[in-house]
Amino acid sequence: MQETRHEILTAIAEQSVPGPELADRLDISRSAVWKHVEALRRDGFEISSEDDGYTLVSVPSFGGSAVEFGLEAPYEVEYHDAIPSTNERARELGAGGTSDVVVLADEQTGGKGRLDRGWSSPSGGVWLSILLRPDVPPAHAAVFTLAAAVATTRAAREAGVDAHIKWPNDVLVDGADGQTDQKLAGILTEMEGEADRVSWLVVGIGINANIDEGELPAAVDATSIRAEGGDVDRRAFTQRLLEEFHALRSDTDTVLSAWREHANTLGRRVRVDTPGGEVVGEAVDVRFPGTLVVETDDDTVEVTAGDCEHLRPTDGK
Ligand code: BT5
Repeated sequence: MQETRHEILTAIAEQSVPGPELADRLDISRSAVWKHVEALRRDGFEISSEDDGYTLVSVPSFGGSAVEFGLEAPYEVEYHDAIPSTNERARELGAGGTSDVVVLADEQTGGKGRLDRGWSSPSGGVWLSILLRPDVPPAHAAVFTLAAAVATTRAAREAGVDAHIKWPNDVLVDGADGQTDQKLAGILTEMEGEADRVSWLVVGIGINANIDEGELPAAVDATSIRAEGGDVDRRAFTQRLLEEFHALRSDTDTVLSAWREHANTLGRRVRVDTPGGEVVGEAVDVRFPGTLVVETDDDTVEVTAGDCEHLRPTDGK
């Protein structure tokens, strides 16, 4: 959000401030104040103007300015009611040279999962992509995926949903039978880089927030925040998610221990489908930048990418 608008909102959120006083404080004309107030009203902010000045009455429940206002992380938010894919849009912005932008949508019409899979994204979810230009080699990109999984899990838990992470990037909730996990959120990280340095990185996060279970794909075990206990304030949820993510990405040394705390893959028997074949064994650790260490019957294998399935003790080999 434009800085002047942010300052106006902050001032009139605390108390009523007359237009001329705002003009003086911000060193702009009275008509400029009025234009900013009108623009904010168009964005959905309810602002009253009485004899004692302007007062902020309410903030829109969702949207770009709504998320930016009060956000304690340095991201601009570009909002769309509907868009094919926030990741695609963030990639475009990345190619154009932008950074620290979040593309946020209420609905995606062409949401993407990993490996060209689709991602259902009906209205009511939190579908967003964070565009970054971290000064790291491409090989370290996985740590940002892990950071996103931790941030999502923390925000979900604050919203009252007992979520956990399955390596590397699924955020799940235990099903009613205590056996099958249900997917609450997924993460898709994409990047472009040279040999030694990431050029841009897009961390896409999709959370089934205020969505009826019936609107989620029937063929998969999926759940939503609504189904787990009730709707969440998507503005506050998105702000918490972005703040948690920003804290972790600013200090990536903290990511692995936070991930271990929130994941339930370690100590489990797993089957991981990797590009090099299937790995079955006990997941014993995760190493920087996000490698899963699996003890198979005869070896210790480090897996950097793949689809992971938690096995019951009786399953598998
Ligand atoms: C993922 O892929 O889990 C990554 C999903 C990333 C989505 C976000 S939304 C914002 C940003 N913009 C995008 O276009 N994408 C990102 P993967 O692990 O491959 O899981 C995909 C599989 O999950 C699908 O093949 C379905 O089986 C299942 N699935 C699809 N939609 C789902 C949903 N809404 N909830 C739970 N499972 C779903």
